[in-house]
Amino acid sequence: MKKIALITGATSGIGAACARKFAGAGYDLIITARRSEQLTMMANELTQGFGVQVLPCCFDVRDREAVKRAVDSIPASWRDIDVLINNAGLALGLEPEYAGDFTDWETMIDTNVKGLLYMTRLIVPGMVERMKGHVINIGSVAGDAAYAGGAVYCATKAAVKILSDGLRIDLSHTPVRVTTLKPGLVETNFSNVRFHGDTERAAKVYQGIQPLSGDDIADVALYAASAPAHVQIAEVLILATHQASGSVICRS
Ligand code: NDP
Ligand code: 8X3
Repeated sequence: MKKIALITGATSGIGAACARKFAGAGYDLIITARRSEQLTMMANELTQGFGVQVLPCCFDVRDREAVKRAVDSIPASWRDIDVLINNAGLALGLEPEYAGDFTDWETMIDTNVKGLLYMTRLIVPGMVERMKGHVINIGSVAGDAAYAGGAVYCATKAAVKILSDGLRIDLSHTPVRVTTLKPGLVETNFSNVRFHGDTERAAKVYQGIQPLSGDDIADVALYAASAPAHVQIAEVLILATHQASGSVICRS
């Protein structure tokens, strides 16, 4: 029986890697993001590369009405979603909390926290009704402890951990599972976005250390989704070997 995974933020980085990994395992995919051209390219790549069905869905997770319209427009044959990967997210800026940018803060909170909640609220009821499903939320090592200049981003990822824990409690009478993945340094477009397109500054984040790849995180996501039904991988912290925490990184 074919399974369906819905992955938010599938045009880049960890989300794109999860899309490839789950397609490789035979899942049909609903992939979402804001950039329609990249989404179409990704859909074509997955269809051609893995022979799976792909439904691209273009919307901004911050826009509650748009999220609802998009979810309502999912055709009946795609509605039995087995895995929801709440991945869309970002960090913006690295300024001290007392000097941060209001717009950056609002974008991070609206995307990482409210967007994840909108998706959860709209997709999980179907899982409960079918008594089947799995929510994989992409948190971060940043949610375990604050680091300099990262307070608001760290707070959004701490929120992801707590929202996942709460959801797991609220679903504990059902077979629906909830997993939080907490990656450390993963080389994606993340730092380019954080530094508003300053690629030189972004590259420095990954200097002197072999960072994780999106694929490393996708491996763990697929492992969690493939575990036997009685096994709930609740939380996994995944660090590069020379990273010990959000702020302790040993560079050569
Ligand atoms: P990327 O920038 O490479 O990918 C982010 C994805 O999110 C893109 O597909 C982007 O697509 C999508 N996205 C961003 N904002 C929105 C939005 N408002 N609505 C819909 N989609 C959106 O970064 P990563 O792959 O690294 O990040 C993925 C997740 O992993 C994030 O939640 C991040 O916080 C988390 N993470 C990243 C780590 C890292 O070191 N890279 C470590 C720990 C966690 P588009 O622009 O087309 O909308
Ligand atoms: C992203 C990882 O350590 O750059 O969540 O904040 S970190």
